[in-house]
Formats: sequence, structure tokens, C-alpha cells
Amino acid sequence: MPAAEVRTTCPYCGVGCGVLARVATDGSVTVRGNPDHPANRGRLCSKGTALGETTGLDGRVLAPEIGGREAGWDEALGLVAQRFSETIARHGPDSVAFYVSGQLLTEDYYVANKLMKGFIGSANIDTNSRLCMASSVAGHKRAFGEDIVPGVYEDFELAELVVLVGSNTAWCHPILYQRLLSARQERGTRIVVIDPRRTATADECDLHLAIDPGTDVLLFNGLLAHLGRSGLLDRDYIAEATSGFPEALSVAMADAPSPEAVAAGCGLAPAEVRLFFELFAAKERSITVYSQGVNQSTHGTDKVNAIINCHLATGRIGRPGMGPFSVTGQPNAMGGREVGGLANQLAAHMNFDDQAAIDRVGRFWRAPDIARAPGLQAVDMFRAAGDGRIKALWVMGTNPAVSMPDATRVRAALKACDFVVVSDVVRTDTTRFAHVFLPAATWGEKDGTVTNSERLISRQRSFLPIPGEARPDWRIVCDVARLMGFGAAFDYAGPDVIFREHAALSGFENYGERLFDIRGLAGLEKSEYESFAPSHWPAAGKGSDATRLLGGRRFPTPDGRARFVAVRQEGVAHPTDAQRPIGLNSGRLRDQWHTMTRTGRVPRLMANAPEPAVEINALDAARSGCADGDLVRLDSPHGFARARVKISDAQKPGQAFLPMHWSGHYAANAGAGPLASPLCDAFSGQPELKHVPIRIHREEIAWAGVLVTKRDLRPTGFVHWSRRAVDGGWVYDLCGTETPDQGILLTRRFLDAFRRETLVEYTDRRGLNYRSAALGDDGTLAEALLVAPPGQLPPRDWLVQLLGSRQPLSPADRMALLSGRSPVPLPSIGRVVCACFNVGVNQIADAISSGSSSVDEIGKVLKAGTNCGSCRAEIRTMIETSRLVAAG
Ligand SMILES: Nc1nc2c(c(=O)[nH]1)N[C@H]1C(S)=C(S)[C@@H](COP(=O)(O)OP(=O)(O)OC[C@H]3O[C@@H](n4cnc5c(=O)[nH]c(N)nc54)[C@H](O)[C@@H]3O)O[C@H]1N2
Ligand SMILES: Nc1nc2c(c(=O)[nH]1)N[C@H]1C(S)=C(S)[C@@H](COP(=O)(O)OP(=O)(O)OC[C@H]3O[C@@H](n4cnc5c(=O)[nH]c(N)nc54)[C@H](O)[C@@H]3O)O[C@H]1N2
Ligand code: SF4
Ligand SMILES: [Mo]
Repeated sequence: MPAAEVRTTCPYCGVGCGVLARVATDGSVTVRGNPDHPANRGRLCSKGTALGETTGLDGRVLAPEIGGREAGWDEALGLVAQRFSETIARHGPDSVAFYVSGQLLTEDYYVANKLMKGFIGSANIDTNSRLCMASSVAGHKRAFGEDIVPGVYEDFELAELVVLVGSNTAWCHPILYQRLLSARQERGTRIVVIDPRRTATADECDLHLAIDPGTDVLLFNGLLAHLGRSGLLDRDYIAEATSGFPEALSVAMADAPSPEAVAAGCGLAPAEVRLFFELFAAKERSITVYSQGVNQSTHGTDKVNAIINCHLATGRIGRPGMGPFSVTGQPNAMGGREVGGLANQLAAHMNFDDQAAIDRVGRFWRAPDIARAPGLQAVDMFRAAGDGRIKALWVMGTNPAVSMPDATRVRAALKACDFVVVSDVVRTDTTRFAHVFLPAATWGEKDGTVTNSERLISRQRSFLPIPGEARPDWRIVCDVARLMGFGAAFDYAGPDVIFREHAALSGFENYGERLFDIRGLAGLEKSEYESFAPSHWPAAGKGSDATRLLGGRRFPTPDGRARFVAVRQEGVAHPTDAQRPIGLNSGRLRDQWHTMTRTGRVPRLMANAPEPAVEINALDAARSGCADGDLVRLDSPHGFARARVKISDAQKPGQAFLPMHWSGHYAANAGAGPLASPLCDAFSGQPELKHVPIRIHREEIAWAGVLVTKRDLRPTGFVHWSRRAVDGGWVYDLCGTETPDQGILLTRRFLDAFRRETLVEYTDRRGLNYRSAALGDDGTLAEALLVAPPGQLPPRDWLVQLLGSRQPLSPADRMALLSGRSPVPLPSIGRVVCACFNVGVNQIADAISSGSSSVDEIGKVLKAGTNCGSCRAEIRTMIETSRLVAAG
């Protein structure tokens, strides 16, 4: 009998989709969307759909390691506790730090925060949410007095106007985006996208404002001024529920006196600015959704407040279809904010600026020595690790060597720090620096809760046994706490007990001042926790169904009023100049998750964008003397990277976009982290990850190679390489600036270090072309390497197909191996467009030429675009292009 389906939650984005997972008798895992989960109602995006392919144990580290050698838990935990205790004894509590993650479960997060702030007595715990949500948190606190997201997902469906600011929703919150598009079909919702790039999200909207990077404050100041000029303010609401309006309005009017002035400052046409203002003015039911184009900026907090100001001025907040809506990135970004995982928060939405709150939390925890002041925030924390102020650092569930700005400096800091502990599930660029590696249990193996963007608390449930020696994070933290002498406060029998304590703290001495109050869940029985159905706070556990917040006229500020914040447009912190004429933007691709530790192992998720590529406009390519597909070097004031050029008219001249995903496990030096600037927003401490000035120059490539292999290798010594997962193994692209014969030497030397046998080998007379191939004992292809001058490599489809095949090679295939070309013509699906159903560009082109003329028709023929829908924009572009070609 097959095992039952387990109800759990997707571990990727903050949409927080419900997943039904089932383990088959052969151990394979299948997933489908949970039709009963309120966030997704059964749908999953390409990443969620592929979750079953990520639960294998390939690459997992399943035992603790000390200095790279396997160790038992007792020894590893003992060492961690001893080094932390000794460091604290000798240098004080502020000499140690935790750097944690919005990918931890609430229960993991709660105990980590409690240990650092309550028992170690320092607030040096910060999280990767500093890189992600900190500006929203700071903006919410400035405006509302508490970090509150007022709306719920239903507001996407009820709104008449949805303004998406700095949010590539189609790729980054795909199911929410699909909900929006479905609602739009029914009710004609207008969609405005504000993003310097023409993203997949912008492809579907009514109005795309391709603003100059960093000019959002000016645009929203212009909107506020327009609302003021046009008499569209909600004067009653402003008078009764808010403070600070006159100043905010007069600053906005001075900053953005007219649509023309806004247009000039934002790089837009006056008509489009006016259209946006008029749309916003006309549609009462409007939500403004924002994400990293707003948060990840040296003016992120001001951007947030500029947006909130417009909603307060019109009283459009906390009511159906209305409000500012910060969407969270990580699966538990919101849970982390609830427990207080940021260094400047205390716990349960309480803060360090309130002595009573510090005492309250201290009493609740029975904490001997609670922290009394904020701790170091991410960028400063790594600086302190680098210069010796932090002497012991514990990183959990995040990969800062890749994802932090100025990442080269962060790596140096990790190297310099006396004692580094990393809890992870696989080896990463960060674990290389770990003195102690602690193997964590991961998605599918652990139990706990997460909170999504709309304050919906859902369970993650285990459906797989915890493999090897791995352990859940909460348990690892509690064990270390116990060994440090804090056993009584960390003696939890399971995550349910931790959750109850967290819920109780939210209600402790809370007489309505803190809206985060889930005390109704503090009495959950274990069995109720096990069966807990997704539930919104503040309603959770109170038997009420009020899910929106801030819809009334009282706010959690001392005087009960929401605050307008007068904000001015400032210049970008580090503008481009003649030296570095291009502004580099960075962010996400549709099918990858962050540093690719999970999604990089799934062939169909690697197929849409197989190589690290920098997107630039044709003009900039021409100026830099490079063509599509060329390898270029990008230099910023902080570091460098290399990537292929992808010419795209989605980029405006003077701007470039590099995905954040490629770590040292997937490419030589293709990450956005080393290029990115460590300059931070003054209020939120969130770094500027969306803009850094760079220059681009073409690399003179003299040879190129492709290696198709079953082995999981990490090449060294090449100017450039990148790899992608395919069925049966990996494909590596290698290239260099050395002469071809040296290239051949380099690649052979690299492979000889590993290779057992070479079946066949061939070098041409001029020493420019090299081919080799090895068969496994079962007669299937184990490895093939082709090296040639650039542009002369045969297509690799056939070799990739052979690698995935379980059939021994035929004699004809063996003969053909060294040519790299199939003995019979091979149909190729081409680059994968629809990752859900593995449909390639060639199949779609064929369908179009056979008469399919709409995205839906393509869907009928090939199924492409019928699951998560995130490839629909690309399919539409293909149809339109083919029409243009036919017409032209
Ligand atoms: N596929 C996928 N989905 C994800 C993730 C992932 O790794 N992969 N990660 C999750 C996480 S943690 C997060 S935080 C979210 C992020 O979700 P998003 O914020 O939607 O994604 P990003 O690509 O980081 O950036 C969004 C957009 O900001 C734009 N932008 C840059 N500068 C400016 C500016 O000055 N003004 C404006 N208005 N826009 C600007 C960029 O061009 C980009 O298109 O995605 C979540 N979902
Ligand atoms: N240039 C640039 N940089 C960026 C961004 C950008 O837009 N541009 N975006 C920023 C943002 S918004 C974010 S959120 C960050 C994300 O950056 P990171 O947090 O560094 O990215 P991940 O790859 O998600 O890292 C998660 C790690 O946790 C491990 N892991 C998975 N499950 C578990 C578990 O249960 N327990 C433990 N202990 N470990 C686990 C994974 O193997 C992985 O190594 O990147 C930031 N960096
Ligand atoms: S939208 Fe996709 S990645 Fe985000 S939670 Fe849902 S299935 Fe997971
Ligand atoms: Mo994020």
C-alpha cells in the first residue's frame, strides 16, 4: 500500500504554498499542490513542482565534522559549547555571534534567538533577512509603530489596481502572480509594474514604468503631491488616524513639484507618469506590492515610507483590496520577524528601545543576563568577524560567502575568524571555512511552522526519516545551550513545546499594545500541533476570522496614530562614471533558488538558463565590443565576475542584470556577491544589492571545452567554467585565454587527476582539437571531453543524451563518439521553456509553425504553460516574434 500523503509547506518562497508529499515504496517522492491550502489552492510553480527531485541524499553531509574530519555529535557539540563559553568568559558576550536565516523554521529561530539574547546576553544574532526584509521592517515600524503587513493574498484578487514595485512577481512569487492573473481575467484588474528592467512580470502588465534605478521615492512623492493637488486625499482619515501629514506633503511637493519633474528625475515620459498617477487616484481598491527593488537599497526604508504615505493619504489600508503589501522572500522570513531574529529586535515584536519590554522578556525567559542593546547587523557582523571583534561565529541555514555583498571580504572574514561553526545540509562556499560543520535535517525531514507573507502560519511536516546523523536545527541549538549550562531553559521535548512557548510570549503582559499576539495557540496539545491547519494571525487561536490588520483608525504607536514620514529623493549612493559606466542590478531567475544548493541539482530547473549570463542592452554590448554569447569580465569597486553576454532589450542602455545564483559549486567566478556594494540603508542596515557601478570588457577566449560526465567535480585553474545538472550527471563548459594546446593540456591534467581509464582519445594534427571518451564497466558513457577553438565545438545534445541513457553504447555510437555527433540525426527539444512539463523552444517553435497561435493553444498541444504559468510570457513573446517575422 502506498504511504499516505503528508500535508506540508513548500520550502522556497514566501508565498508559502501547501504541498502534499508522498513517498513511494521505492523511496521516490512525489509532490502536488494541496488543494485545501489557502495560499495556493492546489497550484505549484516550477520549483515547487520539482521538489520531489530534491530530496535525494546526493551531496548531503550526514555526520558532524571538525576541521574536515568526521566526528561524533558529542565531540562536535562539546567543542562548539566550549569555544563559545570560553570566548564569552574571556572577551565578553559581544565577542560571539550567530548569523541565521529566514529558511529556518520558527521553532529553530526562536531557540537561537533565546540563546543569544536571553542567555549569552548579547544581541549579536542577525539573519539573512537583513539582506531581504529589513527595510520593510524599518518602514513599517516608522509608519505603524510595529512591523505589520496589513493585507492578505485575497487583496490581490479584490483590488482594481495592483502596483508592483521592484518585484518580479511572475518569477519570484509565481503562485500569487497566477492568482492575480486569474482575478484579472474575471474583473479586469489593472496592473502597473515599476522596475528598471522589462521583466516577465512587466510583459503582462497594463503599464510598465521603467524607472531609473533608485528613483522610487521621487515617483511616490510625485504621487502624493498629485493626490494633494487633485483633492483626492481622505481628509477625515488623515485627521483622525495619522500624524505628520502636512510636512510629508510639503516635502513631497518640493521634491516632486510636477509630473514633468518626476518624469525627468525618474527617466520616464511625462505621459506615463501622469497615467500612473491618474490610475492610482481613480482606483480606490488599490494595493502597492513591493519587494527587493524597494528593500535592497541605500534608501530602502524611505522607499517603503514613500509608498505607505500614499496609502495613508487616501485611507487605503487594511481594507479589502487596499493597502501597501510587502511580500516576503523566504519561506519563513515572517516567522523570523515574529521571533525577533534581527539584531535590532528583541522578541515577539518587542524592541530594545523599551526598558519595560526588555525586563518583560527577561522575566518570561527567566534569563539571567538578557541583552539590553541591539547587536551587530549582517554587514557589520562580518566586518567584526574579519577584524577580530567577533571571535566565534555560528552560521545556520544561509550561505553568506555567496549571498552577502562584498563577498570576497566576507570570505576573508570567515577565514580570519578564530572559530566558525556552520549548520548546513550540503557543502557550500561557506562551509569551506567551518571549523565545525553540523549536519542539519532539512525539508521533508523536519517538523515545525513557517509564516508566509500574509501572516499565515502553516506546518512543515516530515515525511522522510532523518538520514545519517543529521539533526533538526532546534535540537542542535538546544544541545549547545545545555552544554553551555542553560539546560533548564532549553529542555524541549519537541518543536510543539517551543511553539507553545513562542505563542505564550506573544501574549505575555500584552494588553493590546502588540498586534502580534497568538496566545490563543499557547495551549495547543501536541496532537493539535500535529494536525494544525494553516491559520492567520491575529485571528489564529481566537476563533475569529479577522485576518486583515490596521483597517481601523488606531495604530500600535504611542499616540495611536499612523505616522507619515517626510522623505526626499536622494542620489544613488555610488553612481556610475566614465570608469564604470554601467549600473549593475542583480536578482533572481525563474527556476533557481538562491545559491542553487537545491534547485541546481534538478536538470529541468537548470535547462531554462543553463549558464551564468549578464544581460545587457545591444548598445552597451557594442560599446564594450562584445557579442551575444561572448565571455566578459565585470569589475566593480569591490570585486569581479565573469559571465556570458546575453543581449536583451529588456535592459535599458547603461544597465545590466546578473543573477545572484551562481556559487563556486556551479561556476568559476560568476557570482553577484563579490561585485555588490556593502553600503547600507541608514535606518534598516539593509545593503544595496540592486545597484553597483561596473565596467565590462570582453575576454579573448582562445579555446573552449565541453565535458560531459557522471562525476560531481569542482574544476580549478580555469579562467571560466560553469556546469549544469543533466540526467545522469553533469555538463561542464570550460574555456580559457591560453592557446588551444595549453587549453588541451589544462583540461587533460584536470581530468587525469580523477580518471580511471580512457577509452579513446584523439588530438588533431595542429593540436587545436582534442576529444576523449570513457565508458563505464556497463558499457554506458561515463565521460566525454571535447576541446576546440571557440565556436567550433559540435552540439552537445547527443552526448548529454548518451550520459542519461542506461543502454550500453552501440558499435556505431562508439565509432561516432570522437566526433561528438550522433550517427543518426537527433531531434532536439532545445532550451527548456516550460520547466514543469519539460517543453523546449524547438517544440514550441514547431507548434507555432503548425498553426498554434495563442498561448492557450500551445498549452493544448504541448501542455506548456498549463501548470504554474510562469513561462506564458516567454511563449507569448515567441508567438509575437514569429508573427513579426512572418509579416516582415
Ligand atoms: N525563482 C525564485 N523565486 C524566489 C527566490 C529565488 O531565489 N528564486 N527568492 C525568494 C526571496 S528570498 C526573495 S527576497 C524574493 C525576491 O523577489 P523579487 O524582489 O521580486 O526579486 P529580485 O529579482 O531580487 O528583484 C526584483 C526586481 O527589482 C528590480 N529593481 C532593481 N532596482 C530597482 C529600483 O531601484 N527600483 C525598482 N522599482 N525596482 C528595482 C529588479 O530589476 C528586479 O526585477 O524572491 C523569492 N522568490
Ligand atoms: N547580489 C545579490 N545578493 C543577494 C540578493 C540579491 O538580490 N542580489 N538577495 C538577498 C536575499 S533577499 C536573500 S534572502 C539571500 C539568500 O541567500 P542565502 O540564505 O545565502 O541562500 P541559500 O542558498 O538559500 O542558503 C540557504 C542555505 O541553507 C541550507 N539549508 C537548507 N535547509 C536547511 C535546514 O533545514 N537547516 C540548515 N541549517 N540549513 C539548511 C542550504 O543548503 C543553503 O546552503 O541572498 C541575498 N543576497
Ligand atoms: S510559489 Fe512556488 S516556490 Fe513559492 S511557495 Fe509556491 S510552489 Fe513554492
Ligand atoms: Mo530574500
